Amino acid sequence: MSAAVVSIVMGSRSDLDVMQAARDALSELGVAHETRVLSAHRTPDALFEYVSGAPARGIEVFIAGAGGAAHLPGVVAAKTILPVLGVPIPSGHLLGLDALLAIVQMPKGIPVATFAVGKAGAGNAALFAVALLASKRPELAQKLVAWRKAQAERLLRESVVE
Ligand code: RP5
Repeated sequence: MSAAVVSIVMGSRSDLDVMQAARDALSELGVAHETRVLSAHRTPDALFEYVSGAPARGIEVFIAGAGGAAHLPGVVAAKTILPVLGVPIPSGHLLGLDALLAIVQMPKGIPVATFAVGKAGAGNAALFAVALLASKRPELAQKLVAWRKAQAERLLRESVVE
């Protein structure tokens, strides 16, 4: 897989520390991805242009991370029928609760799948993207099964606490 099939979008460079968990998980599973910093409110025209052009380049899933009012995932979803996986970024006084509610409470008609706040959510969004892609790619499904098996074995190896 060489051309990107997953797009990771985030509203600010300051989101990268969290969103790196999604990049790492996709890299580990060998899923080609691309990453952009584009804001729904600071660079709306560039965001629209990017999202509109993504399917023609081969993108099949978006992972969108944002903090605060966090309208980025919903705005991405408004411009594409591809699945959008939203990751609330912890920031400021509300520590991500604001972003979680903004993303999960999308009004009906334009869905965004919402994941946990922070790095766990970013990593799980990537694993979910892989699961979506794996439904039509048997070799990727095998990789995902092997990844889960390795995770379970690692945990079992560490299950005895001295
Ligand atoms: C959101 O505002 C971004 O997604 C980020 O989480 C938050 C703060 O952005 P910066 O002020 O750090 O650029 O748009």
